[in-house]
Amino acid sequence: MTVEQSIAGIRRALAESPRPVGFVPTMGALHAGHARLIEVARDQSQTVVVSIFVNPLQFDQAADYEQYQRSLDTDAALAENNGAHLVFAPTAAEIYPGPAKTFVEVPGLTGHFCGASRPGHFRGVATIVAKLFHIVQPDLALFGEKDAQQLAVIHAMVRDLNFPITVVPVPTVREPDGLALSSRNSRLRPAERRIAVRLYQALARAQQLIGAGERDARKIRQEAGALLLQPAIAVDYFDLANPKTMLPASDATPPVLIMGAIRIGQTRLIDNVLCQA
Ligand code: PAJ
Repeated sequence: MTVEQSIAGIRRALAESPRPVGFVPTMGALHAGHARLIEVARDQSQTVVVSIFVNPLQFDQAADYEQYQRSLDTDAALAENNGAHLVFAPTAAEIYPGPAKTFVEVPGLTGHFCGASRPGHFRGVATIVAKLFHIVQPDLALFGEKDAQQLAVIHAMVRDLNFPITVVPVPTVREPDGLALSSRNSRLRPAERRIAVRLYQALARAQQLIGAGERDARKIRQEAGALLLQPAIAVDYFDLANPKTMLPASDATPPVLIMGAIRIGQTRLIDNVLCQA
């Protein structure tokens, strides 16, 4: 496996690599969730490219950007062990040589949920993913369902901007107790980690209520959301959404997405489950 830091270097390496090319964009701090994306990419392509880039443009808090774990050597080893052929790990100066004047926005899907609570976040995500798509020119790109709104944004961007790329969603990888794997979990203290599972429990409770026939989103929010009423938890949102439009849903008729974002101490966690029709 080769690690390339320059755009010219990754383009050269890709020119000699067999297609289809599968691409897994990440910000590093790789865990078993990322590993699953790489495995799925390996199953569906001849060349697997993993990018590792902590994208300053998508952080709404400077401290969060600075604290984000950077661990290129262990990340490269994990990528290689799971079947990656190329790692693209550019510096911020390589990607943003000067102040950017061009941005990609998907306003139709980002008015609520993380789009509302993290202004500019999805503009940063869409812009970096579009740039990486131009650099890597993959045939497939893999994204986790854990970031449901991000996945919807990428689907829309690929369609609207005519990228010749198939977006492949990958189911959320969880800890045995249900907590979704996240690079941010390592920041939780033991007591915080114990309480963090409540987010998944609340989503699972909502899913159960919908499975039992409840259709009133307000009642579901109230009953399932009660699991988040803990002094250590600050709820950012806990709501039902239409998975296509990413608008809040008042009627829980499937398909409906249950989405939650909470803060425990300094750590922000998100998760979701889909109730299928
Ligand atoms: P990052 O948080 O590193 O996640 C990279 C990819 O891994 C995303 O597609 C994310 O949904 C997926 N992922 C994370 N945790 C997962 C889990 N527990 N199960 C399955 N997939 C999981 O998302 C980003 O980086 C960035 O916004 C990026 C798209 C790279 C743009 O900078």
